[in-house]
Amino acid sequence: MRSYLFAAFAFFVAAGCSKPAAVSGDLVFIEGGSFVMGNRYDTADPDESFLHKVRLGSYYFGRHEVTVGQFREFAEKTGYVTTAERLGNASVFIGKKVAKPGDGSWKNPYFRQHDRHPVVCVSWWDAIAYCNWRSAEEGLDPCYEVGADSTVIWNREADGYRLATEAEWEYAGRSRGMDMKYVWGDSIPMTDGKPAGNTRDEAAHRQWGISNYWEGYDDGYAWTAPVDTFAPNICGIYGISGNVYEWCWDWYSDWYERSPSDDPAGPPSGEMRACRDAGFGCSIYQEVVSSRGKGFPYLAFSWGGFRVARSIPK
Ligand SMILES: [Ca+2]
Repeated sequence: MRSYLFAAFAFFVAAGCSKPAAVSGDLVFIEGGSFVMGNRYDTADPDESFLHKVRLGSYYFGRHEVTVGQFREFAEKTGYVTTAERLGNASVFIGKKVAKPGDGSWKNPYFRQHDRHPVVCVSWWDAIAYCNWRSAEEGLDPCYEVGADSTVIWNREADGYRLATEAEWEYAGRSRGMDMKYVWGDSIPMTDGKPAGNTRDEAAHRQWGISNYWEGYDDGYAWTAPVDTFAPNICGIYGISGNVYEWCWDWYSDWYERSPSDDPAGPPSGEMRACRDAGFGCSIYQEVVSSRGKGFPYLAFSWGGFRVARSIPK
């Protein structure tokens, strides 16, 4: 069944990822279509192994992860205080170990960043707040309504900024649904002879002495890299594998067998939110484009950030 599904879509050509549109410069138009979501390889985790056909409408997707500079503008204009700044719960690397020192935050991730690096140590809640703020800044309809009981309702008719669904993320990562293992292809992270991502590479190996890294590939960054450092994918999207995890909208669940096929947005409830991509130090198998991450929405990590998307009103 797996082979059949992928064979059926092997003819899918990822052409025309973008077209002229009146939209800000850091969004890419992703033309909708159908694809097979999931992981057909023997190494697949159980939560990604069920192959299923998904159909998506067109949408806009962030050209790169939200940067420190973009998040700083939000925080400075609004006085917003992140979850980690309030709770002191950000996970960071101290030496070679992960710790929660209490003062880790997007301002203090325990490694050096400048404004073009992806913002990190931000929770799912911080990402939602940023999206609604940016919608208001640009005169767009906010997508999220946050209730007094901390429920969040996504108004799917709104044209403002939001997080991508897992399906949108994977479709864009696959350059409109192509059958590929990694966003750059099926082996080492190179695109047309250029490094294609800030991955667990020789630099990470030098920093931590870790195994399961891309031997012979040196992207030069053990921590985060500026968001547009490496070769984009076919759709022109930067850093969609490597650098940092990216929060998605969906509640996390092992539910692919029950997922609807049209514009799926995750189960109606849950405890953890899904995230995609893989951080700068994550294992190679987590860099597979179908690999799924998850976290409680109040958690923050120095290897986790987010990327925005927007719906296109019909
Ligand atoms: Ca790296």
